Formats: sequence, structure tokens, C-alpha cells
Amino acid sequence: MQQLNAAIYESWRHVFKLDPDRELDDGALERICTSGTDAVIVGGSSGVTYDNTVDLMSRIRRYEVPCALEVSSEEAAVPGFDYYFVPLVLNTPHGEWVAGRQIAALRKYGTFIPWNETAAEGYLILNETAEAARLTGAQTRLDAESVAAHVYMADRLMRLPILYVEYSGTFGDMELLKRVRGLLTGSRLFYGGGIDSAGKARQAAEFAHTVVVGNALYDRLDAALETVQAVKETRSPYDHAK
Ligand code: 1GP
Repeated sequence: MQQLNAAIYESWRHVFKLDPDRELDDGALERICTSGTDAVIVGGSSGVTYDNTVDLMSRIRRYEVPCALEVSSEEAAVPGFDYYFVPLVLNTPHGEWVAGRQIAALRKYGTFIPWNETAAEGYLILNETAEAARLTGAQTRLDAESVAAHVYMADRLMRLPILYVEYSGTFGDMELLKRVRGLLTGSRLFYGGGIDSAGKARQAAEFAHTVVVGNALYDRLDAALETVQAVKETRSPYDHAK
């Protein structure tokens, strides 16, 4: 039986997330792909199609940076990426976002999936105004016990390789992120949301294994690029633990 690769993403400290539905000129893309970031993830909550995903992948492919696809709709499942991430939303009452859509896609494509390069991400969506929260009906107002329960579900029961704390569009609660990190035993913690400066990048990097920067690339490219070094220079007090 084929073994899954241990931790393709375990060395990633910083990644940029690019949205196939947004415009990015060649000059900006070059700066992003040669910035020293550990990987580029392609993904978005809406307007992602097969065509715009192929187009962006082939442009990123001019560079050596590892390139992953976050597969949020089966129509946009494009072959040719280095890695694939399949999101499961943990804090929604709507089962279709937890496993329903994923299972429907697996019925069709399960035998074609490069399992060795594919991993699940358990999402905790915590910005109620984010497109992904609206789309999935995520329950974003969680008390401390509920946050802990979601972490136990992801990390202990489901043993997901990645827990993704998602504040897309706004900078999140770093105290919450710290608590989440303190509860994890095996999952890798991805944080994304509102990082548009080196200072915010450093704060998130204290607690997240992997810091994800998205929107700032389109709005404040120079500042977004500075987050690479900021994250890489930040040592997490939890580093020794995992
Ligand atoms: C989005 O978590 C990422 O899925 C990054 O968030 O776009 O707010 O940087 P931002």
C-alpha cells in the first residue's frame, strides 16, 4: 500500500495565497514567486473556474516556488499542481461543507487523486463578514469552550494534518490563536486573515506554524512582500514542541 508523504508542508512558515478570480500583472507575480515565500497556494471562495485556475497555475509554473491548489469546488480541480489541499469547514452546521461536497467529488475523481500530495485542512472560519463564512453558514462567534472543542475535533478525533484558523479579510484574535496553538498535539496550524504588514505577520508567526497572506498582495504589494522575511525571522515559543 502506498504511504502518504509525511508532511509536504511541514517546513512551510510563510505562504502566499493567490485568487484565480483576481487580476495580477506579470511583474507583481514575479515578485511574489521569487520573494522567498515557501509556497504559493491557489484558491478563492468565489469565481474560481477550471480556466482561470489553469491560467494562474501556468503563470506560477514559470518559477520554482512550490505551487498548491486549495480545491474548493470540483469544477476547478486542475491537475498539475505540486500539492492539493481539501478544505473541510468544521464550524458550520451544514454537513455538505464538512464532508458532503467532498464525498460527491470523491465519487467521481477518487481514483485520479494524487493521494501522496493531497491533504485535508480543517477550517475554523472566524470572520463573520468573510465570503467563506457567508457561503458555508459558519458559526463564527465561538466561546473559549467551543474553540477548544473544535480544536479537539480537528486535532484529536479527526487527526487532521492541518487546522486552518481563517479570518480572511480581517486581522484575527491573536489570543485565540495562541490558545489554539497551545491545544494542538499533531495538526499543523495555518493562520490567514488581514496580514498586511510585517508587524502583523510577526504576531501571527508567534503562534501559527504557517502564516498565509492573501489580500494584501492585491492592495499593498510592497508591504505584503515584507511579510516573508518578518515571518521567517520570528521564532515561535512553541517551536521546540513541534
Ligand atoms: C484567505 O487566509 C487567507 O483564505 C488570507 O487572508 O486574504 O485576509 O490575507 P487575507
